[in-house]
Amino acid sequence: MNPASLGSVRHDWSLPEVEALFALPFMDLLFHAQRVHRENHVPNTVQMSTLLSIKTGACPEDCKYCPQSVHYDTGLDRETLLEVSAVREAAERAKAAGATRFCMGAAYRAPKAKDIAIISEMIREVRATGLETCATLGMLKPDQAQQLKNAGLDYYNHNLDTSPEYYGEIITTRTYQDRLDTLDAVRDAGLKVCCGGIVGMGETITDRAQLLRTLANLPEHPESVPINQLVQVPGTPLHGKAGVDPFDFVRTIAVARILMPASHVRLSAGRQNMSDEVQALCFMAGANSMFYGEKLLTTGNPDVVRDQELFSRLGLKAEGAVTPEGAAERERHVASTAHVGGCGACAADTHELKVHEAQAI
Ligand code: SAM
Ligand code: DTB
Ligand code: SF4
Repeated sequence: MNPASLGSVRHDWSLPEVEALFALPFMDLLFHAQRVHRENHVPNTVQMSTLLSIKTGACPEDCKYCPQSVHYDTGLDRETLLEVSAVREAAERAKAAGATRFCMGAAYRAPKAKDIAIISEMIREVRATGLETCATLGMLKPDQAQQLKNAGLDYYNHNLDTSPEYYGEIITTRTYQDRLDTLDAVRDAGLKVCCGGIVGMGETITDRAQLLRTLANLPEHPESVPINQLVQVPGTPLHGKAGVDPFDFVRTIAVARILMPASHVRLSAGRQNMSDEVQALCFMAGANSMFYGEKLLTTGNPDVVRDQELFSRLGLKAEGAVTPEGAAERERHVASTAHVGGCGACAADTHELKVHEAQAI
């Protein structure tokens, strides 16, 4: 492997190549990941997404990590679909706290037609606040993806979760191919793709390599790649699994950054169980997105104040939303001498400035 070649956008990664990245000395891996990061993104900025569970629990799927599966007794209170007004209010609070994207999650195998109609209304309301919108509702058919796109949805989250080889150990009620089909439907509808996985479910390093390789070898890289550390919930089959070595978690972030140079790599679930120092290493490894706000879907996330202090101690800023001011900034940037061929701050083929403004949170 020629380290200088790392950072090109490729869709033909072999397993030995990805395993070789995982096997690099930790400092070398972080060095290359940070270099690739700086060639493609404005350093020290982090995109902030806030989650809301819009329909909780009683899910028919058997994902062994999930507190919302009906197959496991986790003591979770079930909730039907929230009122649109409650979702709008939560979005307004998230915006006021500094988030730029609002992600609505539902414990569905797949949404029904009547759900799509109500969720479309939620999307319109959230968008009206000025936030970017994301939804994660399970499997989608092409026409459903198109309906969500028409309602103004920006991103759809649907994770591969793990490698094709390990997948059957974790979920038996839907196939890996079902997930790939949903990703195709989402992409074909013109939605941006948010797709990643979970580390710490008992998978091998080869499984982590295969997950990231599968993501990178998709026809287009997902715009957003959430890397979750398993949140162990009592009652789920994965509760009590040996925890992941924090350095191995950081390595997974670094390899994701190198394989998908222009994507936002999200430090996702599991931050409550991570020290500030491990989170800092994740940002060093190229993570530039995170979930922000005291709750994920059903489990906890660090307090906003703790995150604000961490950002202050590390000199990190929240990535700004794509606002009219941001668009004007882009025009200025493209016309300026700072923008030259291969400018690291611009998307290569669109000349879109990726980060329009940074703001304190
Ligand atoms: N029900 C929909 C689905 O699974 O497609 C959407 C919501 S589901 C909760 C979204 C993702 O959250 C899962 O694919 C998984 O990657 C992640 N997730 C769920 N429970 C988790 C846990 N305990 N720890 C880490 N990640 C988790
Ligand atoms: C993703 O990759 N992680 C988020 C979001 N996408 C939907 C969900 C994490 C859920 C953690 C367990 C819970 O809070 O229920
Ligand atoms: Fe259901 Fe999604 Fe949880 Fe799987 S991850 S059990 S599909 S809510």
